[in-house]
Amino acid sequence: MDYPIFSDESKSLIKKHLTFDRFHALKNKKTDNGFTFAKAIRSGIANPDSDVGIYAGDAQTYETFSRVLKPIILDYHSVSNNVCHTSDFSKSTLPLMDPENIYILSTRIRVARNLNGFPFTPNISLVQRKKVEQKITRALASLDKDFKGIYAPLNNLPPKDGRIQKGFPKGDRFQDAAGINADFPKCRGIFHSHNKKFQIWAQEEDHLRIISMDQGSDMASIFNRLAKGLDQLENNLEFACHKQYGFLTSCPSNIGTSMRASVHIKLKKLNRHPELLNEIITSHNLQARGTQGEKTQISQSVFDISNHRRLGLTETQCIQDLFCGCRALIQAEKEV
Ligand code: CIR
Repeated sequence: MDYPIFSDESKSLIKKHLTFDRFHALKNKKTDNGFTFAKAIRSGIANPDSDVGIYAGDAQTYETFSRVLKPIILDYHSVSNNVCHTSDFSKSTLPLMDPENIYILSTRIRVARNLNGFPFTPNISLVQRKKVEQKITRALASLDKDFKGIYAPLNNLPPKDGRIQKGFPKGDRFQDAAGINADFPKCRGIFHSHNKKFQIWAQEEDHLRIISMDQGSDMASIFNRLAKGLDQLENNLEFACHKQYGFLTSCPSNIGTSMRASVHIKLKKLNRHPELLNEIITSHNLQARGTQGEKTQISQSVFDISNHRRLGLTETQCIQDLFCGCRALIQAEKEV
């Protein structure tokens, strides 16, 4: 592999941090699962508008390619060299943010997890995917009480069942170039608890995306449900975790708590004051996107607002960021 030429307009972190020396130190390395450097950066090369541009094919990727992954991680997450992960899922008592449901339509908290000992989705064979799916479905079968539910494999759905397919489409062009869409939709599926408030997406970008959600703004109960569900899953599944980087994920943007706590919030007035909106979002360590997912447009003044920081702080602090930021947004929306 030759030193990659990134287009002039590319602002990706892989372009920024892949010096000539680092490239030559890494270009012939691969992990024990055969994940090469060329595979790790193929999405960033194919997509010049990547923000990050590198994916991990397994837990070992974070060590084998650390010469470039470490500076990327420190830069993306704005953390120092000695960052260390600590989990805290203590019971939340955050008050109800928007009791009359005027601004916050819904709240969703997700974490990502990958199983110890298996390649991650950019580097997994169909046989390994089947084993991962079996392990996941066995763990789901042992969930109790409020968490009991139904696992729907994507490839067994009738082809026109848009309802579930819509919730879990084939990965975007970034994921596609990374190899994540291989064998789609085989061995993927969605689990819903009977009340639909606890969901698991199996083998989308990570082995598991574990989601707790509800209408309205009750962040505390949504967080506490997620913590309980995770506890039960951990009785049967062992997740890849790194002392410094926390929970390891396919995309280095998700490591640490791997938590994305988000609300759909209607901000009719602030939508007309983008500078003020952006100032509040940035100063509260939040991120805004469209409600249709990453890199989508805002429609009808409804924003998807989420925590920006997820490494170097605990899960409790992640929802605290969201809570304080939403409070400031609602206050500004009232005053503007
Ligand atoms: C990229 O590099 O842009 C994609 N692989 C997605 C990275 C995660 N998202 C983000 O930083 N906004």
